Amino acid sequence: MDTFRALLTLFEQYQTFAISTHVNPDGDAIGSELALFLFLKKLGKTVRIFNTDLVPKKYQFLPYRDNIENAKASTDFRPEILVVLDASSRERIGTFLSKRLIPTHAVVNIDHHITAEAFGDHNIIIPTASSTAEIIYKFIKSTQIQIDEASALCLYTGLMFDTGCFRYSNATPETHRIAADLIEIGDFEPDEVYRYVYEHVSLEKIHLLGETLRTLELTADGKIAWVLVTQSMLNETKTTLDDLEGFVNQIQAIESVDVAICVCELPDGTTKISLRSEGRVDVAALAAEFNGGGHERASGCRINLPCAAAIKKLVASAKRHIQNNC
Ligand SMILES: [Mn+2]
Repeated sequence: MDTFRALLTLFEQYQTFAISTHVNPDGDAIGSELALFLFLKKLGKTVRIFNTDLVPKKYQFLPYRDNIENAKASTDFRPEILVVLDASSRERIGTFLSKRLIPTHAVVNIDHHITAEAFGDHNIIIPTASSTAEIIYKFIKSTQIQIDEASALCLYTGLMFDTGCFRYSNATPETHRIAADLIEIGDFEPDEVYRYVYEHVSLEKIHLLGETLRTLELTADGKIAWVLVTQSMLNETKTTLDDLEGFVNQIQAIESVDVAICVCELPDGTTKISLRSEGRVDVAALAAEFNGGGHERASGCRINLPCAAAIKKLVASAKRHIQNNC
């Protein structure tokens, strides 16, 4: 692929690199960073990784994670190239890094989000890829450099996380083939990676899930379901917005449900919405009505209204979408 050849040429031309990713980094963000780090090291480059947020506990099994430095450590470092991974905008890497980590030559933006902005000097945005890890995999494969065991584990973790363990519709046959290749290269057990990624849940999160499920409501036909998380619920259970990861999927699992909604009250009194669909309703289109975005089956938006009013509007729109599509 020409894009990859151009990227390799760019990488070969320069010597010092910084890599970063979005705040609250997930398995795809961290796995992609580490695999690209190892790749650039093999090219003999000076590479440093700077993240706004620490590597979450559950990703402490990833090799080379100690190379990820905090944002402030970048103060005296002027890379020639900054590679931003898995972040749909430059600001997503955090306020400090987006203002202070300025490369002398170019910003390279590699992402798979449909809503990704082309903020880089070079943009490799592939919305059909399951994950940024999948893009990094294909890039490395297009070069002479072999994917090593450590990189295979990092990339597999990225693939696993962004596909919800190969359950979401973004897990294409190609994604499965890549996963198989990585398992063969790597020296890891997929079930062990699964346990690290999905079975390291804090007790606080389980408490929040319990409280959240008590708020469950459905429309009379059972096709739309929603739960509500308030700031006081987060405070009482000592949890944060990050702990909501996966909640909306629990609601989507109810057999009658076409559209699942997780409604969260933000500190400023406005509302954050996560949407999931069984496939009959395009929730990216639904989110777009509220200036949000995402994929057909998984999307989100923010609504400048208190939760109760936001739910009312959203459920009304969802009903319209179901009438039109089902
Ligand atoms: Mn991703």
